[in-house]
Amino acid sequence: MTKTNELNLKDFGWSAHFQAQLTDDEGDALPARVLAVHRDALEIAGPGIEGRVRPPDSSAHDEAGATAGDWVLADAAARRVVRVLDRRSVFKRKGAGKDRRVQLIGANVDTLLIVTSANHDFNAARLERYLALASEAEVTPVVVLTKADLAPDLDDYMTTARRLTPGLVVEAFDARAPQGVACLAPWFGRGQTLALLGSSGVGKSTILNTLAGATLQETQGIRSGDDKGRHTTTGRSLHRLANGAWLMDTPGMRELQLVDVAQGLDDVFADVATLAASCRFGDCMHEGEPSCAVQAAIAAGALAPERLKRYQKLQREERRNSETLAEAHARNQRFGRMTKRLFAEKLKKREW
Ligand SMILES: Nc1nc2c(ncn2[C@@H]2O[C@H](COP(=O)(O)OP(=O)(O)O)[C@@H](O)[C@H]2O)c(=O)[nH]1
Ligand SMILES: [Mg+2]
Ligand SMILES: [Zn+2]
Repeated sequence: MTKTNELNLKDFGWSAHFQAQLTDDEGDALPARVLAVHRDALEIAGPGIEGRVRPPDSSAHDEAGATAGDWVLADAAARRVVRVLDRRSVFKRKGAGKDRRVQLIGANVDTLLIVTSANHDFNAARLERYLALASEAEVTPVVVLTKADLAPDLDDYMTTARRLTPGLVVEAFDARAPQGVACLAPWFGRGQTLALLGSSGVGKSTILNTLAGATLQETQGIRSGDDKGRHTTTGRSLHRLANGAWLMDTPGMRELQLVDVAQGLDDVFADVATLAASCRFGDCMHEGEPSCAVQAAIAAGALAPERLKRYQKLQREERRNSETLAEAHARNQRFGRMTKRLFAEKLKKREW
């Protein structure tokens, strides 16, 4: 394999989009790609620069901070990042649990490999989440079904996956087999960037290792008693493969809370969104209003009611996660006023 110090910018995925952001007075700073994010250092590589550097002045959670796949300008002598270049694409999520900040998953990806195993990990709603991320970022999605060697009902999974969105590409294989992962070759051009997303234990690191022909990431055997692989990939990391493409491995995310993907959701659920556009009322909730095209399609058997439910659930989640503090405050106030009014009406009706 070519050493990274023999590669040119294009080999790293550089394009006119990034070139246009260079200014004359930053002549000393070198462009480099972020390969991994550590607690207080970034691992970067570019022509003439490689290794650990100090991140730019902002917290790792901050949307302005650097994430795997980012292009940065780095001061090689001072070993620090001067600034992060504007991204061509980015995946993000809202932190789970107490941490409600937006977290960056990865940037400047060309193809998203959405990985699920062809067993009970397979979940249409979860795939739709990932598809919304891809669509919002204008990144090509490919659904990858692993553990095909263990799945007697593989065709059912493939059919269900293909129906999620028109024209969706679905591949299935044994991730441990080189002849299996070979079907992904069309997406692995020189300088292309791909990312693996999916739950823990589905075979993301196995795909990376099989493609690399070496153990770049630890994989985890299945615990007896359940099918869930243990968490073995701790951070996101970008790896260069012999075919010249870059592949990002990510840890399984227990919860991928959607944020800022309203358009992506409408794209993934274009069938429902199109129907909704011809409901009589512009703000139709499809819950029994007259002349509702969505309910008509469900009644005619043209739309699965579960698909509408999944769309509405993801939309609610996305709106809640994407609203600003001011919007959340306004919503709470409206709610407060409404409960006050309802209470007042109740009081009025009460017989004393
Ligand atoms: N039989 C079979 N096992 C697989 C396949 N893909 C992954 N595994 C196994 O599943 C376990 C979890 O894989 P890993 O790559 O660590 O999953 P990750 O958490 O998504 O990175 C490992 O023991 C792998 O060997 C597959 O296609 N077939
Ligand atoms: Mg892994
Ligand atoms: Zn309707």
